Amino acid sequence: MNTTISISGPICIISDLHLSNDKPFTLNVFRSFLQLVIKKSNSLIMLGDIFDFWIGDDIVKFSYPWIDSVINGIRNTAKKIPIWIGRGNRDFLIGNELASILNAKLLPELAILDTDLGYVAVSHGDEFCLQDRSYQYFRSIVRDSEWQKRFLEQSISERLNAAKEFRHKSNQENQKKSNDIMDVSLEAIQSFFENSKANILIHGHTHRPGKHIYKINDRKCERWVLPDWEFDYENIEKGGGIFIENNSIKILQINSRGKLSKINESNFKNKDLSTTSSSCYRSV
Ligand code: LP5
Ligand code: MN
Repeated sequence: MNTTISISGPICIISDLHLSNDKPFTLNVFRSFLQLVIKKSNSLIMLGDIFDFWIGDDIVKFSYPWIDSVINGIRNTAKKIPIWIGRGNRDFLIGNELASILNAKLLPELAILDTDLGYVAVSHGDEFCLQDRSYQYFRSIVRDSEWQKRFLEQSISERLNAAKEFRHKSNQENQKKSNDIMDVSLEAIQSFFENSKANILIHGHTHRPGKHIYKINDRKCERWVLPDWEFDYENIEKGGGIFIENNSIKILQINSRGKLSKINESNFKNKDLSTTSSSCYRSV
């Protein structure tokens, strides 16, 4: 049984910001974005990979200026609207200590939101990538509590080195994997909907924003994929998320000035966020 969280009013959902000291522009956009969210939304949900990597909550004690600025931004936002944070494959070591500093609530791997729109399931999404066997193997090791306990006993510099090494390894491995392998498994999605009271699933991780429609046992089900954020590479501007507002889902786009535009699905023309139907299931 998945945790159900009741939330009313406009909800903003984002994921995969990959914030780090190496991404000053993305950090700036995120700070401006938080100001806007306070004005436009009743709650904020971040579905993991907020950080490019997270080596343990004790990093906070070392007062890295960029981490402090992210923490202050989120804390200040949490004074105005409730915030939930999930863990991704880059920041699965986020724990209660950071959540408490942020004044945010930690989400389980998969949660059901009871919203104005009905039940909406949210998760980071990596758990659905079952075809990526080497990733799932890696995941099973690093999500083990004994492994995490031993890892957290290492010094900060040992952990930083390990994280950098694995980020490098991941980039190398990803170049060898096909796009299909790194996407969600449709069997996993079908099985999820068959066993869930939610007809809508929102997740991140794959960095392939879009909307997929399935017909599963005569139910119309929707899977919305959130975009990742990037404002530091030349000629790339991507970010934003989803708003659940007035009984509908709106695409939320954000530009490099942190300015936000909400787009109804019907007049939604951005090719990166194209509306697609899954080819494996009959679209409705
Ligand atoms: O992150 P991204 O987008 O590049 O790719 C992900 C998957 N990669 C990862 C790894 C993270 O990027 C790095 C995590 C840093 C966390 C820092 C804190 C802890 C440090 C722990 C260091 C041990 O999640 C990638 C997926 C892709 O998404 C798409 O889904 O394919 O998966 C991989 O790259 C994993 C490799 O395929 C397998 C790596 C070898 C596994 C060997 C197992 C031994 C594990 C021993 C652990 C010490
Ligand atoms: Mn991810």
